[in-house]
Amino acid sequence: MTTTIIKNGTIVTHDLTYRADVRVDGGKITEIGANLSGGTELDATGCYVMPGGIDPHTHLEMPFMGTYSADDFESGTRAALAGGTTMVIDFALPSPGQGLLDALQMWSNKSTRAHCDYSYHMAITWWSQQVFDEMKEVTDRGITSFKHFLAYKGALMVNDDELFASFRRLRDLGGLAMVHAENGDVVAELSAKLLADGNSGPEGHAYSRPPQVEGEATNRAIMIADMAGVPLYVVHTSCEDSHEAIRRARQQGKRVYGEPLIQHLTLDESEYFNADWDHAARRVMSPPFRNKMHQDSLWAGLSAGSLSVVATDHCAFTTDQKRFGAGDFTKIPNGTGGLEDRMPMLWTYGVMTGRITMNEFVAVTSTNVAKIFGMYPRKGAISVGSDADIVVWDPAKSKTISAKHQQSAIDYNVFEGKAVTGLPRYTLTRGRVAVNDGAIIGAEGHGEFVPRAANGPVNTALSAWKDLTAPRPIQRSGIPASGV
Ligand code: DUC
Ligand code: ZN
Ligand code: ZN
Ligand code: ZN
Repeated sequence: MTTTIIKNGTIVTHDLTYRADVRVDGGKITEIGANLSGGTELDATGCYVMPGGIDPHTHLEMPFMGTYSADDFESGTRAALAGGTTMVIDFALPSPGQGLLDALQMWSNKSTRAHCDYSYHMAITWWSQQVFDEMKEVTDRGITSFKHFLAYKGALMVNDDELFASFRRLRDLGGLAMVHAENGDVVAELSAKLLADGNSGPEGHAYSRPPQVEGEATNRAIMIADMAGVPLYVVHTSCEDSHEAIRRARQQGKRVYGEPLIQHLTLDESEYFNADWDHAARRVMSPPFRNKMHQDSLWAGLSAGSLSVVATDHCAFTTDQKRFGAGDFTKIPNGTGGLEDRMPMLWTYGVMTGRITMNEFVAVTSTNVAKIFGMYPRKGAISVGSDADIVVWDPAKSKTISAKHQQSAIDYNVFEGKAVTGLPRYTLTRGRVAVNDGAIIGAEGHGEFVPRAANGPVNTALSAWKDLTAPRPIQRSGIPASGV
């Protein structure tokens, strides 16, 4: 069994900052204390020793819009480790009509080359007795979160009756409901109108998905989740309209979580309007980038605690793939990368600017994710018994982000030219050093599937929730005789 000692660093967790060394044996943290010795030593002088990042929102090698996202589990998890992220949660995405277990097998086949640990969310893209039945087996296998698309009409979108049925099933299984919240009917109408009016460029994508479509769908999903009595996680919260709905729900005691992406926090809508076609198309994702007012709202939500997680929705397409949409923005594959850049960008634009503290940084990149998705303290913690997924973070190390030096398989980077300060000196995946002073040491196949717990009894005491589907008999007299 290999022993590693991380020496002379400052441990930063979601709630504590203190000086101590960390001993790692066989992939687990076995001791935390002063002056540890007896193993391979990693020097953390001047560094913060933090739980490795967990990105709960990636799409690796995903079939989508007539192609496949370009980063697979090999290049995607290599990029993750390079940026200090030690676990990803991807989405198993059944095509409508396909069984959940069948889709899960497909995704399990894709992930065998992963460099770091991983899990999946299951997507509910259609509804049937088979889907209802298989949700139990999926949950029993440790996949306890289920995503629903309220957008992508005619493809992945589910209607409200399907959403309500699935949410009720999740309540009974102790699952977590997730939504991509954009009103797909309105998006389809706006897109058709824009195209008919001759607006076929990538900026049409942004015009077709205004903040209101996200605000409406977020409110709707929150109300439906509340009627079903299930906790809700809203992916890629990009605007005040959606954030406001989440904030209000939380203030009412509803268990609702919001997830801004690092892209929405740091890039704005001018990327679509003041740019050549390729530049704009490379940034086409759903939801699109917003204006500064929405960005300020997201940052405020992170510091106030109304937004819980920073993710990437990493779904990278090459320039050639983006060009499928030349002449029709609705055919540009939706998605951007970010796995390698999430942690350095958030450190630079969040911690160094004083918008969030170091401890909040750990919370939103790692610990909150582990807690919300049922794997704390195995993940998301620097504590004895936890997996040794650790990043030794050097706050003095800087670089300028460039596609030339990235791990991702695509030919550009949406953060190209951004100067970041704060990078991994070492990244450890279950005790194995995968980044050593900036050099990436591949660990292909090292990643393991991490099963996750279902919710315990969820405290609904503060919520307005009552079981609206339960029979509520009343005593009534004087019922008139029916029809003559
Ligand atoms: N949004 C994207 O931009 N890409 C993948 C799926 C999604 O919802
Ligand atoms: Zn989405
Ligand atoms: Zn450009
Ligand atoms: Zn996504």
